[in-house]
Amino acid sequence: MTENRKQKTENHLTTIAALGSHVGQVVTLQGWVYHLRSSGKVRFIVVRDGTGLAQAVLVKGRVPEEDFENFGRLTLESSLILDGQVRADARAPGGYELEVTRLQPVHIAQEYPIAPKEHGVGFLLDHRHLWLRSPRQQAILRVRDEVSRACRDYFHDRGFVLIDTPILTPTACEGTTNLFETNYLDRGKAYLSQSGQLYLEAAAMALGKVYCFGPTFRAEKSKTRRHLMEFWMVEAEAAFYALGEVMVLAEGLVRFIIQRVLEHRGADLETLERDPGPLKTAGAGPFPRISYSEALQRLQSQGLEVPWGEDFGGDEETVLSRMFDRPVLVHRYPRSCKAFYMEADPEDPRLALCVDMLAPEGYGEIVGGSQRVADLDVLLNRVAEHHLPPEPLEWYLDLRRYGSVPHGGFGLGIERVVAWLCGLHHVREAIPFPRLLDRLYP
Ligand code: NSS
Repeated sequence: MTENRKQKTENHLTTIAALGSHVGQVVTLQGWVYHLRSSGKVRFIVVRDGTGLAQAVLVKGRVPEEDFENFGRLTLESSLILDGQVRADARAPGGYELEVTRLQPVHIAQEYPIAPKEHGVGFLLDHRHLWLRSPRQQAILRVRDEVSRACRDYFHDRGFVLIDTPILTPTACEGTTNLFETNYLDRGKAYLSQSGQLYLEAAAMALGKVYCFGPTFRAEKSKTRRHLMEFWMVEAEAAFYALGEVMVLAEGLVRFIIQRVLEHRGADLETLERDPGPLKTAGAGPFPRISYSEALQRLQSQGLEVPWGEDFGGDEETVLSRMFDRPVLVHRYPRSCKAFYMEADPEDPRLALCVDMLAPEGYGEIVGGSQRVADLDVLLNRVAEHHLPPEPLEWYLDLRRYGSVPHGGFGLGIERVVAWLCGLHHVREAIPFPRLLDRLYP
């Protein structure tokens, strides 16, 4: 290894993505073998380094004999350090080629379990730690990184303060059916957070506009292509916001994310064979808005009968989201199917001042939000109606005792957005290590 380090310092250490600015120069690349091929006295290595793929060419006589011999030891995914001169070559993957002057294997890989042939998804998920190395999975992870950064920039630029809400909590936020329980030493039970919202409401009363971004946990007992047991959610909360302002903020965020991904991750969308056309349309906005009752009528016209008062399931969301070429905001669901904290619509108190955003192309719900109950007595009644223990919620009730104001916010599920933007069939590929009903490994 010390030998390698000495070598590396002699030439300019660079990455495959940056090869274009080093044409004609001798540089060093560090990476892994993606593909090997021989033809006469020439050896080809397609190398990957996390920033791209590049072809390296070894010609007998132009590299030390020992290095040429070492080519024969290489296997798929072996790690190596290459020195060579950069050449522009329109036919080469990435547009540049490395004419190798030195090849130093770092580690010769054992037989790699993921072959270029088709594997079943179960096998790939069992090897998720290696599957991440494939160009497709790398592209998804880069899109995810862009989405996360776009969320932070969007809120930061608009004066929202990042608040880190707790993971271990004494109460439920989104119903008690899917809580992950754990023991909190001798204080009894604690639950893994389903949402940072309640804590965010407290912070909004301190700072005005706040957001949180972190993992959330829901023991989802059904297997669907939209549900994870652990997913990442970005949530916003603002004092003095009514439902209308919540909808504007959520639409702005989604359009901002789309534009950033189109602007910076075009090459990754191409790797994923994701047509950017529908994303351009969606990103242009404005997003249509329909009420729950209008959504019911639209579903009925497609032969889907949902009794008034029931929430939409995956099938209904798929059908609704296919009716529009951009995300649709469905607002004012019946209170009976929504969370305890939602403010009633003064025009029709059977309804909640809430909104779900459904992504197009059949992807379904990506955002859920609402205006929150501001009045203490109303909230006390809700807590009782939903059979929630009031003691652990005393602090939350306090927010309605000391300078209560109308307020609201929303949560956006990162994996659902990434799945839609990348055109994935299932959210399991949108997170590095998915936690599913039947999977906790690796
Ligand atoms: O349950 S939500 O609709 N709403 C909340 O949790 C609110 N407390 C957010 C808020 O107002 N601060 O979840 C929000 C989003 C939802 O639209 C999905 O995009 C995502 O979180 N979500 C999920 N993604 C993946 N897997 C699962 N299980 C999941 N559940 C929700």
